[in-house]
Amino acid sequence: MEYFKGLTPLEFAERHLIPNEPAVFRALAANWPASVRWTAEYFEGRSYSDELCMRLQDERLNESPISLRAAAKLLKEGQFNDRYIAGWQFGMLEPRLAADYQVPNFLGENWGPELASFGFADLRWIILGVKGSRSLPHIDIWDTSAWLALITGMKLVTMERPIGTVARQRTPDVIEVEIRAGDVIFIPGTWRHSVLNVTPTISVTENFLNLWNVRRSLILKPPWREGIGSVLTKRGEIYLQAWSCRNRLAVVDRVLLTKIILEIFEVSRTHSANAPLDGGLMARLNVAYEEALKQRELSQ
Ligand SMILES: O=C(O)CCC(=O)C(=O)O
Ligand SMILES: [Fe+2]
Repeated sequence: MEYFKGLTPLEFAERHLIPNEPAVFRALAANWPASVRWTAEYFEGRSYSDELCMRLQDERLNESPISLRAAAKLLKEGQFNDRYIAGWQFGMLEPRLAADYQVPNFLGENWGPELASFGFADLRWIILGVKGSRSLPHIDIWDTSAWLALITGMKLVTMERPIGTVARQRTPDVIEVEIRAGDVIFIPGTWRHSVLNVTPTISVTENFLNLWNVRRSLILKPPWREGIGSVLTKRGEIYLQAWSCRNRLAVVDRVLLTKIILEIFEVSRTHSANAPLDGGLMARLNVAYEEALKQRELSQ
């Protein structure tokens, strides 16, 4: 697994998103305002209706809501319990909290907010993890990928390569990694993972979808499917326009654009059985696709 920062979106896509390989970025979040601001006390004063708060699971695996205030209190008291704890979807209640962190640039686009108008859920969570609590093994929603930043404490994360897929890097099939305050971990879509809060923790996590990982999620049901159709149409138009003047681009940008055109064509084609894109757009994409294939051969 790689441990470094300073990636470009294309490098991240090539090393992690496209091959669907995990990553840990040490200390990437260390300077976020959240790492100073977010303490148990900071969240303790917030009270919202229970349904929108965290959920705690009992021995019989029944989940019950726990208010943010109560969770913060448990955290502050350093209490131990080994139950499962689910995150707090803060996006609707207190979206301003997002200003306390910076989504790493290299993750690339997140189509989530654009899909929101089609009813796609806000997939951002803050998790207050009482010492000993855990997230049981699971695969994330709609096979999306996620990043998770640990703001305080220490977690043990276990990730399992999806059955039937082969390592494209020298990453083991089962990864156990300790993450500490400031670390950001990338959990690729369809990797089963579980998380243990070794100490009391505060973390923030977002699931995301973009050109490079959306193929895995094209099983989405309406209306999100139509949402993806609309995002792809918009992206298709933008990239086709750039493609039409590619000769004016630097070589490195032309390589990137070639990759994007190839991918956007493949995604559109995979997607077309569900929600056909505009025929004219598909025809133009097809032409660009053929050209991009040739361009790629030339550059190899
Ligand atoms: O408990 C955690 O830190 C992991 C959370 C997680 O995997 C999720 O929210 O999907
Ligand atoms: Fe997860």
